[in-house]
Amino acid sequence: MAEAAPTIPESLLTAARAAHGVVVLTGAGVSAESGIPTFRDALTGLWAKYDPMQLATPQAFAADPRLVTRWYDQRRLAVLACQPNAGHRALARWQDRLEYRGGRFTLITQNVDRLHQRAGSRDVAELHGALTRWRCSECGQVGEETGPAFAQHPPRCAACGAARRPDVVWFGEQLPVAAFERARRAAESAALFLAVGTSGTVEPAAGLVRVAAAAGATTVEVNAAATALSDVVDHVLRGPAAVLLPRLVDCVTGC
Ligand code: BJW
Ligand code: ZN
Repeated sequence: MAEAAPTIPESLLTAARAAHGVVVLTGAGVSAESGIPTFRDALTGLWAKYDPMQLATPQAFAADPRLVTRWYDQRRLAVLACQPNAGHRALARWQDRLEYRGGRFTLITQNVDRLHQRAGSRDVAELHGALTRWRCSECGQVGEETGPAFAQHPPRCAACGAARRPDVVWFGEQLPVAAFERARRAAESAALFLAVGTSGTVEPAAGLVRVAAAAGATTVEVNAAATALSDVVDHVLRGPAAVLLPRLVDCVTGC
């Protein structure tokens, strides 16, 4: 028999309805029901099949750029074929409603799939880049790539001829400074902070939950399973984001 989704505690709803500043940090789990694999889920996660050190580091790209760009090109095409789900749409709706009432809603994502933007979320702070943005490894020229598979690997820069790479953040690389600063400031001033569909294992993104908690925010985890953040937050909503987020947003915004 299907497990009943948890009820949302009244104390959480009261805090959420009163919150002027709402911050949501999302991870791969929010896109799971759009058909995009997570990274660390035991059987279905990308890192169960592929070694991140051979694909998601600057050293891997230097050693075998062809292998790395082919893998990222396949993932780029896969996310372009996927659609936002009810969880993405609920977050976009929450932003609309809160901003209409004069509140502040900040969506921070570790995801590289752009599904939040396609669902209608605005000003998303992308901490780990985007699969559809590629940049030259030498001159830094950046371009959006929403077309078919690249004709050659690695793709070449039209300006200088050097290899292009996905504009994502690999292990050991700095996060985009402006996006992370905005995320940190939002976490410091949040009344309500939600971590949705993230294992909370990758820094510095995961640390934002602690920043918000230390600054006095009500903190919430929405996740299908227990994580490194479960003991840090005030409330845990256990289940699929595409079910729990619409229910939470409906209860909070009263529609
Ligand atoms: C569902 C669900 C459903 C499933 N509904 N939920 C401090 C301590 C230790 C290490 C470090 C540290 N500071 C920095 C580091 C090093 C490193 C790091 O964090 N390592 C740890 C892993 C040990 N960090 C970095 O290197 C970062 N850079 C940095 O810190 O720069 C400064 C610096 C430079 C040099 C030296 C030192 C410091 C960069 C991190 C870049 C991460 N990049 C990736 C790949 C992006 C490109 C690509 O897509 O290929 O980003 S790794 C991967 O993990 C991806 C994700 O954004 C990120 C987070 O994963 P996420 O989203 O949490 O996914 P999962 O799979 O882990 O979890 C999914 C969750 O969903 C699970 O909990 C499920 O239960 C749940 N779920 N279905 C709801 N339907
Ligand atoms: Zn170039």
